[in-house]
Amino acid sequence: MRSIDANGAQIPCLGVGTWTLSGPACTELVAHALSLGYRHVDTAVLYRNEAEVGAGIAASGLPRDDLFVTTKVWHTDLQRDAFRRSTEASLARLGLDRVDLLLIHWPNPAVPLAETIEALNAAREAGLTRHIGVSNFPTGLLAEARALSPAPLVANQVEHHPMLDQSRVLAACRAAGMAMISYCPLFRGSLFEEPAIANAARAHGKTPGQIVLRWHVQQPGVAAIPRTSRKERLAENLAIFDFTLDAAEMDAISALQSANRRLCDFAFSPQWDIP
Ligand code: 1BO
Repeated sequence: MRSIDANGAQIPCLGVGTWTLSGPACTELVAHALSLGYRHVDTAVLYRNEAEVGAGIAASGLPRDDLFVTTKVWHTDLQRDAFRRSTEASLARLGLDRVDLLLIHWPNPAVPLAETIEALNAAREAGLTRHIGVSNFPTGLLAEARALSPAPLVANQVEHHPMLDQSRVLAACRAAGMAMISYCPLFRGSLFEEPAIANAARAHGKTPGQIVLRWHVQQPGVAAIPRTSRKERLAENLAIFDFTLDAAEMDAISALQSANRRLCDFAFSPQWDIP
C-alpha cells in the first residue's frame, strides 16, 4: 500500500479506524485487518479501546516495525504532567513501548498551546512516540502549533469526507509537508446515493464506499481511516488500489463538499475554517 511521506513519517494512506469499537470484537477486527494487509491502526484514549487494539496487534504476530500505530491525548489532559501520564497509560494499555504517531486529539484554549506542544515534543524526545501531530486543528491553530514545535508535526487528523470542505486545512497541511488524515471518511455511509458517487461506482464496478475511499487516497497528502464493525467491510475497503477515478469523477465528488455538513461538532469545538 502507498505511504504518504509526511515530514519524514511514512504513513500508510489507508488505516483502520477504531472509534466506537470495543471488547473482543475490537480485538478480532484489528487482528483480522492486519491479516488482510492493513498496517496503520488508529486509536485514542477517548475511544476506551487501546487495550483491545493492543491485543489485536499482539495477536497479529506482525513485527512491530511493520506497523504504524496512532493514539491521541484527549483535551482534558493537555497540561504538561497530565499529558505525560496520559501517554504512558496509553502505551501500557496498548502493550507497546512507543507509538508511531501521538496526536493532540482536540485543542483546549484553557491550556496554553505552548505547554502542550512542549509536552508533545517531550514525549517524542523520551521515545514514547516516533512522530507527533495534531487533530481537529483549524488552520490558525495549526500555524501556531507548528511555530511552537521544534520537531515537525507530521499530520493533522480531521473530519473529512465529500460532504465537508476541508480545502483550507488540506492546503495548510500540504504547505507544511504534513499529511491530512480523514476521519469519518465515509460520512457514516449517508452519501452513497449521491449521483456523483453512485455513477462512479457503476462505471468502475465498485461499491460507493470504495469510490469515496478512492477519492480520499487519490488526493496527494490525504490518508483515510474508515471504521467498520464488519469484518467483510475491511476487505472491501482495502480493494481500492486497482482503479483510478478520472479528473471529472474526482471533481464531481469534490463538488459535493459545498454542502459543508460536519458530523463531529461540539460546544468545545474550535472556530472551524470557513471555506
Ligand atoms: C470526538 C472524536 C473525534 C474523532 O477522533
